[in-house]
Amino acid sequence: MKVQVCIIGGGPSGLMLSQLLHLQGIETIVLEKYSREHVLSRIRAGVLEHGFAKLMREAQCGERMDREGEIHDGFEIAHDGVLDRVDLHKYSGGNSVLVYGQTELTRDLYEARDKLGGKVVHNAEDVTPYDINTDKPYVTYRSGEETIRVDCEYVIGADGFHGVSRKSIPKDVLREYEKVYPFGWLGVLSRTKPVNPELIYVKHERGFALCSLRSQVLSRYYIQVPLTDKVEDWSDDAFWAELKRRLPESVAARLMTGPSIEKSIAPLRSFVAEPMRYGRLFLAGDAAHIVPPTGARGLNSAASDIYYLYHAFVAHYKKGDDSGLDGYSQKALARIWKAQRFSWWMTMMLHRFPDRNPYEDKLQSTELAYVFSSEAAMRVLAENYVGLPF
Ligand code: RFL
Ligand code: PHB
Repeated sequence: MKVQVCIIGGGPSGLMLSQLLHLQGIETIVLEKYSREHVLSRIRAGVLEHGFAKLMREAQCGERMDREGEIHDGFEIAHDGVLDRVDLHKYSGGNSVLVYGQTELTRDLYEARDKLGGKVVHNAEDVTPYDINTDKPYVTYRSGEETIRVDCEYVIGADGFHGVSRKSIPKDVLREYEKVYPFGWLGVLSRTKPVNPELIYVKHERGFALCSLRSQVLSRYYIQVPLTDKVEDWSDDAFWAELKRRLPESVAARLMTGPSIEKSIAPLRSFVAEPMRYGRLFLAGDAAHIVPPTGARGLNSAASDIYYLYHAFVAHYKKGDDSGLDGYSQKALARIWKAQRFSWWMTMMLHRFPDRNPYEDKLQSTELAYVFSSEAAMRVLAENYVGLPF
């Protein structure tokens, strides 16, 4: 089999790029390790920035997102028993974010790929890229007993943090930067009315919490937990009781609880791999970088990678202009590091760090107090949360 661009990974990054390139007449195949049902069972991002939503529309996938997604002009930060609002609209020059779940967005992308007859292979086992540093790369995968070879001009590694693509870049070329945080987020999805119309990020001495939502009947809540905790340690009742303890009283009093329909623990990590290109392999999304979810940047950082790659491939195939491909890694990394800085800063400001001393705790509280006392600081928060320009 031969295609122009072989994309490893059928998450949002891979599907979005294949859809955009297909619309420009560039032939792609997506090789996804798991079944569609499995990919759609993962509960992840909830907040999309304007740039991501724009890309969804350009990919002709924005209709349901625009109908069902909720525009949020701000969010709350709870601390010391009070709620303080971050007015995104006011402090970011009229911008907002869209609350629309990654599961729904991925479903929309799959449906769009189906509609155009895009090639998406599920349950592709042992996907392996070869000869990526030559002008004739190829990728093999196994389907049952059969090994299939895909010859291509370019390979995209959009296979997430645990994928195979990044590992195929030689160790003496790849530089990895990493910070692992000493806690995780325990997340619960429940079919209940959200406790608040806007998100609430909670800084509390017992640990961070987040009240988020997917719709007016579907809520998503998180609490900070030690890395040693297992999902089985947390009954629904224990989760709700702990969440209530961390919320201001007025909010806890109106929290609607119910059975969890999904419950999982995600460890928090910051990670960047450089460069994002090696020969004819280009990394995109979580395959190249991870942020802790505190600033809602992960999927939104993937969006700028896809935007740059999309335009670079169009310039390459339509005009013979390779400047976009050549400059991809540097351009993408410049924005990624800013998202890394913001996610790290939000995480450090809002979580409880077990090994901090009282002096450091005071500095942390002062950081938050400063944000709410300075218009300049508020603008910094707002412009980063709604997303820096691509
Ligand atoms: P994905 O979604 O991990 O998709 C990669 C795909 O590649 C497949 N794969 C392979 N395929 C073939 N061969 C292999 N060897 C393969 N290995 C893996 C996988 O099965 C998968 O289908 O990466 P992608 O597409 O780059 O998308 C990135 C986003 O998923 C991620 O950044 C966000 O979910 C992060 N994130 C958030 N981002 C936001 O922008 N806003 C948010 O509000 C937000 N909230 C979150 C989040 C992530 C979270 N978790 C669980 C990590 C909340 C949480 C709790
Ligand atoms: C979510 O709804 O899952 C969510 C929202 C905001 C974040 C992280 C996760 O910062």
